[in-house]
Order: sequence, then C-alpha cells, then structure tokens
Amino acid sequence: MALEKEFHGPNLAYILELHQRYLNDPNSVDEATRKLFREWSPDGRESTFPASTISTSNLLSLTGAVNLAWAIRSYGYLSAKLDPLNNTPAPMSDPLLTLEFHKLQEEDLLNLPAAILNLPDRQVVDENAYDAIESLRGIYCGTIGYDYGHIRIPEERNWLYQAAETGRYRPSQQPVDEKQLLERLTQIEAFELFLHRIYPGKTRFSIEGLDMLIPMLDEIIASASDEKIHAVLMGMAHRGRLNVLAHILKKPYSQILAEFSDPKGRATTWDELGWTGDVKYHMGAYKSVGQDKDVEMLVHMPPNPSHLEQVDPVVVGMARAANTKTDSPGAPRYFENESLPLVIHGDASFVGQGIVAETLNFSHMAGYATSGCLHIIANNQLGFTATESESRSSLHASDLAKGFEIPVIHANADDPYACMEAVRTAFAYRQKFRKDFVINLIGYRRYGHNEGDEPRFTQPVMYKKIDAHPPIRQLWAEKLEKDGLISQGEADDLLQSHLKELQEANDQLDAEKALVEPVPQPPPRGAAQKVKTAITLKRLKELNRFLMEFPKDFHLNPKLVRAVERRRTLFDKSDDGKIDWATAEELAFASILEDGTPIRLTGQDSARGTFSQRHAVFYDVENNKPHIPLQTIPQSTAAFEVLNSPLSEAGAIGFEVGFNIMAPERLVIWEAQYGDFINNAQGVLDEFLLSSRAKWGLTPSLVLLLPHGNEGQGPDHSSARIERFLGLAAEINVRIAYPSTAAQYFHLLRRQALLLKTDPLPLVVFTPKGLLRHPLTASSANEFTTGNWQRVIDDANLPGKKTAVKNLILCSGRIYVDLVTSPLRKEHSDSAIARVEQLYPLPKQELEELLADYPTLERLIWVQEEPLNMGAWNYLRPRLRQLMDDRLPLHYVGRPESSSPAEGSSTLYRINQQSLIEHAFKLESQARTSSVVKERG
Ligand SMILES: Cc1ncc(C[n+]2csc(CCOP(=O)(O)OP(=O)(O)O)c2C)c(N)n1
Repeated sequence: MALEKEFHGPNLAYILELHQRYLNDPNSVDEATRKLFREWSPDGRESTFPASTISTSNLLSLTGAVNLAWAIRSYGYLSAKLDPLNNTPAPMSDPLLTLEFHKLQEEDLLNLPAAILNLPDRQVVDENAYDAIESLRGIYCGTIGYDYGHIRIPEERNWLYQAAETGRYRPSQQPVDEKQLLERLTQIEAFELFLHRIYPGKTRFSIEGLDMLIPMLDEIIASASDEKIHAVLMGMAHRGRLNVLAHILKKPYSQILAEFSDPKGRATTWDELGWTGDVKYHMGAYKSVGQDKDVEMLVHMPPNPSHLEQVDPVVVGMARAANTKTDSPGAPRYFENESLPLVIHGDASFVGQGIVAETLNFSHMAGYATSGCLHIIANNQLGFTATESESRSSLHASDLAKGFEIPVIHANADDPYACMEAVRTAFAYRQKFRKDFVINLIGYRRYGHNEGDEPRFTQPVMYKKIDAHPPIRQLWAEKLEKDGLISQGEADDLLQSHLKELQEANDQLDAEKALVEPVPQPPPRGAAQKVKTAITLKRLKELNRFLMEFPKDFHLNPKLVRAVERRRTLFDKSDDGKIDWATAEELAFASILEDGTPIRLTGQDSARGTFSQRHAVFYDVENNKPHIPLQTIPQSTAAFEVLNSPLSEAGAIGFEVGFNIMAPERLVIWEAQYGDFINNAQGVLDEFLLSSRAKWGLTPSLVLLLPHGNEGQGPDHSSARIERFLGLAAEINVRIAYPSTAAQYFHLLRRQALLLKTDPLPLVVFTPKGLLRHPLTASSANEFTTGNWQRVIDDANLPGKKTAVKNLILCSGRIYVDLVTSPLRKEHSDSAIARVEQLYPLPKQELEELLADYPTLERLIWVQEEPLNMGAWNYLRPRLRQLMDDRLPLHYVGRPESSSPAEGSSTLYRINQQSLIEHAFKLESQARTSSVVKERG
C-alpha cells in the first residue's frame, strides 16, 4: 500500500520534522521517540523512512495518535462538561474525538511515545501516548473549553495552547484562597436571598446560577490594579447588576435597600430639571480602588438602558478616550495601558443584537482599538423565555466572536477553578497581545426572567433540574468540608452572619435619607448667548495660510490644485472672496484647536467628506502618504483626529457617546454619510444622547452632522428626520440647528466648543448637500470676524419695505435658497422671508422681536419642503401660535402628509418643489401637489 495514501492528516509535517531531527541528531528527540524511530529504521539510514520497509500499521497508529491529539486540541471543547445542568450533548459525542475515528486501539497508543504528541513538559510524566491523550482529554474536555482553532496568528495560537497545556493560569499552579472564595460566594448568595425574602417577586435580576461572575470580576480588577491600569470601564447587563453594584462597586446595602423601598420623598424634580431618574438596575456607579498601592484605579460602570447591549460601544468608546491624550497638537497620543474595558453580556443578546458585532468590529481598528476588551457572556442558557435554539443558529453564544479572531474560553460556572483559569488566561492574553478575549460563562438562572416571572410555564424540565440543583456556595462549602478546610456547620454560620448583616442594615434603614440620586444641575442661564465666537481677520488669514501649506515634497492631486489655490488666495482678493461651507468648517476647527480644544471627527468617509467637500486628509498621488493640515498648523495647541468610521451608525454613535462622556473637554463630532441613516441609531440617540441627562445625570455634548434636504434623490437621501429630534427635545436636553450659511456654521461649531465646560449639550446640525458650494450658502469674511451665532435671521434684502409686508414667510435651512431665488420673490414685495436657524431651544424672544418688526403683517406662513407630518411643522405649530397669541392666521406650506420622506422620481420632485414655492408666495395658487393648511383666521 502506498504510504502517502494512509499517511495523512495535519500532523504529517510534524512527524516528518521530528524524524528529520532524529536523523540529524538522534539526541535531539527523547528516548521514547528514538526507540520508535529505531524500530522503523534500525540502521538509522534516511532511505528507510518513509519507505516500504516501514510497518504501515506503525505509521497509521502514529498519524492516528497525532491526529487525535490535534482533534482534541481543536474540538475538545465540543465535548467539555460546560453545562452545570448537564443539558448539553454528552461528552465524547463528536466522533473526531474517539479512537475509532482514527482507527486506533488503546494498545496502539500504549506503544507510542508521549513525545510525538508535543505536550509541553510532559515527556517524562506521560511515558506513552495513551497517557498523553488522557492528559489532553483532561485539559480540553473538562469543565473548561478552549476555543482557539480560529486564531490565525501562529504566535497567538501557540501562546493560547501553551497556556492551556502548561496550566500556568490554573489554580493548581496559581492557587486561589479557597476559604476567601467561600466567604465571597456566601456574601453574593446572602444578598440575593435576603432581597428575595423581604421583597418577594420584586424585580432584581438575580445573579444566582452565575454567582462566579463576581469573583471573576474581583480577579480581573485585582490584576488590572497590579498592572497599574488606571481605569476599569465596565458595561454591565441587567442580570446580576445589583450584586455587582453592591459587591464590586461597593454601593452601600442601605442605598440599594432604600431604592427597593422606593420612598415617597424620592427626588422628583421633574418641573425644574426634567429629572426622571431610572430603575435601580440601570444605574451606574464608580469607585476608586487601590489607593494603598502607588496607582489609584477607578472602576467605572456607566448607566445602562434596558436596551440590551447598547452600552457595549459606549464602554469601548470610553476606553479609547481614556487611552488617548490630546493636550498637544498633531494626532492624539495613544497610551495602551490606561484603561481596561470589560463588558458583561447576556447569551441571547450577544448573538441577537447587531450592535455587539458592530462593537467587536472596532477591536482592531485604528482610532477605535482599546488594547483589548474583555467580554464575559453571563450565559444562563435562556433569553427571557426563549431557549438557546430559539435564540441562535450557532452552537455557542460566543461563536460570533470567532469571526473577529477573538479567542474564546467556555467555562462551567459551577467550577470555580475553571472560572478562575478563564479570567486569568483572558487577562494575560489581553495584556500580552492587546486584543479582545471572550469568556462564555455557562450557568443557569435560578428564577424566571425576573423574580416575579414563572419559568416553569415554558421550561418545566429545565426548572425541575434547577430546583434540585444546589447553589454554588453549597457545592463549594461541601468540597471545602470534604477537603477538611472548614468544619461542619461553618458554611451555614457564615451564611447566617451575612444575612444578619443585611437584616441589620434593613432594620436601621431610613430610606429617604439613604437614597442618593445624582440629580443633575441645570446649566448657568444664558451661557450659550454670552460666548463670543467671532475671530479677527488677522487670525482668520493666518489660519487659512497655514492650512494651505503643504510639505515641500508633497504631490497634490492635480484635480485639487485649483481648489487649493483658490483657498490659498481667499483673503487676498479685494472683492472679498466668499468662504464656502467646508472652508468655514475647517477655519472653525483650526480656531478651536488654536483655543486649545481637541477635536475628534468621525463618520463614514468623513476624511474626504461624502460630497468631496472636506479633504481633511490629502493623499500624495505618488505614494499615498496622508497630509492632515489640521494636525500640522503651528497655531494649534490641541490634537486633531479625523477618521473614516466603519459602516455602522448605532455602534459608531454609541462609541462616540462613550468617548464624549469620558472626555467631555474635547469636541467630539460624528457625521452621517446622509442624515437619513441616523435612524439606524435611533435607540442609542433616545437612550444615551437625549434622555441620559434626565435619567442618569449625564451631560453628553456630542455633535451630530446630518446632511439633510430634499434634492430629488429619493426617499432615503433626503431627510435626517428633523421631526424625531424635535419630538425628543425637552427641558433643554439638546441644541438643534439648521444653519443656512457657512458663517453661521462657523459660529455654531465655535460656540459648541466654547460651551463644552460651562453648558454642555448635544448639538444636532442639519447640514447641506447640494448647497455646500452654493454662492448663497457662502459667506464673506466679515461675517466671521463680527457677530455671533444667529438663532433667527431676518430678511435683509426685502423686495419692498418692512412696513409694506403682509406675509412673513418663516423657514429653516435649504428651502430658503429655493424661496429667495424664485422669480416670484421679486413679484411679491409684500412678502418677507426669515430663517429659523435654531429649532431647539426655540428662540422665542428673537421670534417675538421679529414679528414686532413687521407692523403690517397679515399672516405668518411656515414653509418647509418636508411632508406635513415631518420636518419642524408639528413642533412649531403650537409654539408659533402661542407666540402670536393667535393674533394672526398661521399657514403651513409644504408637502402633504406622507409615510415616505420624499419622492422617488426626480421629475415629480421638481414639480412638487415648484408647487410649494408657488404656494409660499401665492397661498391661493391652484398648484395641486403641495399642501396648504390654514390654521386660523
Ligand atoms: C433590545 C432589547 N430587546 C428586548 C428586550 C427585552 N428583554 C429583556 S431581557 C431579555 C432576555 C435577554 O436574554 P439574555 O441576553 O440571554 O440575558 P438574560 O436576561 O438571560 O440574562 C429580553 C428579551 C430588551 N431589554 N432589550
């Protein structure tokens, strides 16, 4: 039989190499292996291997053994005993892990040396391959599963397998304090038992069944402190959160108990501040640890909405911000050991929520990577009432991570040793390779989805098992008792003493006093109006000059030469060359950097700009080398970064929100490719950007740049959903602007930067697309060197006199250009056009003053290009009526009600647009395709 046909498998190369080594120097292999090769080639001559004189059966058993070892290493986790309830497939269910599959008998293995299986440090201990295989089974098929086969980088893969096989992170080599662990497990269980007793059925999302999560977090935090990491940033699901708050973040029992009792005097400052607070299992916390060491470390758990996994990108963004320093010009400097992001996931949500994949995708990306995030899936094998097969297509909940080449360890939550090894390996890998790691902690859920929920309606068999399954504290106590480490009854006494501590805390509770809520402070009144945003002409010119200075050997794209030249000479012209939108933006950024405020701008294709308008990065046409002017201008005193983000909205905005929360002193801007795609991130906007002040006292100041405007590009390239932002605006939680000129945009950006410390608020800016280069959008230099952000802009070029105006047309943003350039404008000298540049907070005073300036007014007309049920109309209608005190009729001119934001046909678009312009000037027009609504009169 031809040997090559029989001699197959992934380890052929290894055997040949071993044999070659033996031939070169028999002493380079161990004695057992020498013996094996001697038998195959008694005279030691190379020609005898592989040759027909060698026993085929020897070779078959050898390759079989090597392949079996490889199978155990790669797939042993499939047979590991990972489920405390023993629901998952029985061990050895995969044929690849059996002797039969590899055509082996036990005897074959007994006759082979252990060394051929390449176990570290095992040659002496395991004399034969049978022992070695058994050792491998012990390692790979026990209560821990090493899922590393998908790692392509050999150095990392070898490190991971070595870590598993040397057992260097196993408690047998790095002991755990077993009695201390019992103490901890008792504390964890007592907390849940006590709450269950005094607040039966009240939702707390008990940790029971995954209790080991807390000692695992202890281990990670202690290791982080040893490594002098400054901050551990924790994203935490609802499950077990109260236990984590109590025992990891040291939130006093009295405070938690006070929240349970929910006293009447709970802060309800709704009227004044819009404070709603949140339920107890959403609240965040932070704690300083390690003061006794030379480095202080902060453990920070941001608040979390019900929306599962939304906190993931937020935490990773926080970590990125913590790892970057921006107090000097150029690019931000990265420090890899500043923070450790740590995210605890649910098993159903890890797979089901797309934002998890979006977050994992950041893990190796420039500008987003964090030196490795540790992920623990708190896997209770259920998602509310859904079983695993109803929740995912993959075998393990963690399988998603494999696509991102993230190593995975599965650990049985009932085995503290497995859990400890898992976190130690994860942390060590993260520190060495600065990459993510996933632990799939498999346990169960003691109660229903919440404590008032009956799980036996849907999982009767599983819950029979759970009802009979002892808690881990008890299992561990029994082990310690058996090992003689504690005496009989000691564990029970410990439990009683912890329950007593809780009882005492409850007996002494003054719920109203104990309750501490982070009621947010209102910003100082009028701060936004007081900032001065104009800059001198000299400064403007200097900034522009340096922005257009390229390195001497830089080869600019020929298509950009003219534009750059125009920019370079912008201020030289006697006729006051107009400054367009993108230039205004760059000058604003440059001046903000000069003022010392760092900037981070991200978004899909934001470096160039979707509309080829920005060119924040120029690429040398000869060598692709980037040149980023805002990183090189000598005036700058702070860092600038601009990044093309991955193609994500929810994850990308979540990341920037986290970044902004962690670094509120920096101007953080996210730009949509088109504003329409913002609705992919609606959950993140609702939860983190717009309501986080009212719920949690956070004060984000993220800027969103959302290209908006109906230009006939169809339903999905026309609207950034003004109506949604306005619908969520309340109690001064955001600023919403639709600037119509470059200078206005300049002042708006500068104002935001100047307010970061005194009056931080998110800023939503609807930005132009087709009008980016329009002459009416461009501004003259004096608009930058004088004035401020104007919340309302009056009609400066009326065809007639103000006193002759009967119709005041109010509008916002893009439609202004169509109105003011319409031939009807000249024909209607009794119509004036004013712009509402800031939609929220609504500039009431300016609007009142505006109306007062038109004494002969007969009607107010709101004109928008969005459909009636969209845009600003529904928000403005009651407010405008109130403003006018119902003195004048209020008219709406715009597209009729529609479920879709815009027409698919560009011809229809033109007809409709024309028709609404006509209506704006002639309400009585017979044009059919726009809506005119008369409110009163
Ligand atoms: C985005 C989102 N969808 C639905 C829910 C409702 N919900 C709350 S918990 C839960 C099950 C989550 O299962 P899993 O992720 O496994 O975590 P577990 O509750 O089992 O710890 C569901 C569906 C939610 N909170 N968030």
